[in-house]
Amino acid sequence: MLNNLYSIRMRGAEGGPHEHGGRHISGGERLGQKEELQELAKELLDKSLHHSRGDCDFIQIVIEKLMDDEIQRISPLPISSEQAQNVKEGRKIAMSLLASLGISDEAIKNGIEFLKQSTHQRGAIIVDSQTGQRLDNRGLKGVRASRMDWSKESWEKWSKSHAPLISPRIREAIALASKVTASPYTVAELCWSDDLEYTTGYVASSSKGYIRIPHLKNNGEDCGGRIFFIKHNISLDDYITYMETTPVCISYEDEADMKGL
Ligand code: PML
Repeated sequence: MLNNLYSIRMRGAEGGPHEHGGRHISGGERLGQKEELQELAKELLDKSLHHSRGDCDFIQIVIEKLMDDEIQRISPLPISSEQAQNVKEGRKIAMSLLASLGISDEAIKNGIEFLKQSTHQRGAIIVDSQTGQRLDNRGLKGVRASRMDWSKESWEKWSKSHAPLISPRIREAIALASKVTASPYTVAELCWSDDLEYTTGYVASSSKGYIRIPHLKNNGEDCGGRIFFIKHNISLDDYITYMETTPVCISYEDEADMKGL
């Protein structure tokens, strides 16, 4: 019999809770079985307490039991890397990848501008891939892709063949990008971290996979976040509901019968 999975997620802010004006510092998403929850809570707590963006004085960890039939199982996006020597080159690569996916120049320009100005953004900004308009009406809250993680077996399998890339950051980023691009309404995701010292970002799409790009910002800058470029004229409410609530487990197809997925 399959064991139920739980969603465990963390958000941390400095200066009080986010909704009372606190500055977003850290967030994290995992799925796990009951007996793993203490360890996962500790990992997420450690993440929030040791962050280069600041010292959290508000940390919330939420745990929810998931029903097995509500969990979507999807494969991880394939990963590849581009080379760039500086921010100009890195952004040029990102822009040309986004253009090759059919995103308009206006939307690309706006997406990059949003990320350059975004220092307190919590969730993603949703941008119409044709008009370039910001569509979510969420301000700094944005839209948080939530309730996703790798199955234990899939992460172990992936780790064996991607040794230099194994890190909690990349683990979370691929899980998130795989969920985001699994929506038929996502054209692409553009992301770079708002952590001061982390300058590699990515462009993700269902057709080209997860493409890492170095130097999407300068070292020491605290701007960053995520842009979800979406198709024109779709139901935004349904899109946001999928991102925020549908549980997604990243797993290889041949694991469908494995215990614990
Ligand atoms: C983040 O940590 O906030 C986003 C990570 C983006 C890039 C991860 C990678 O190195 O592939």
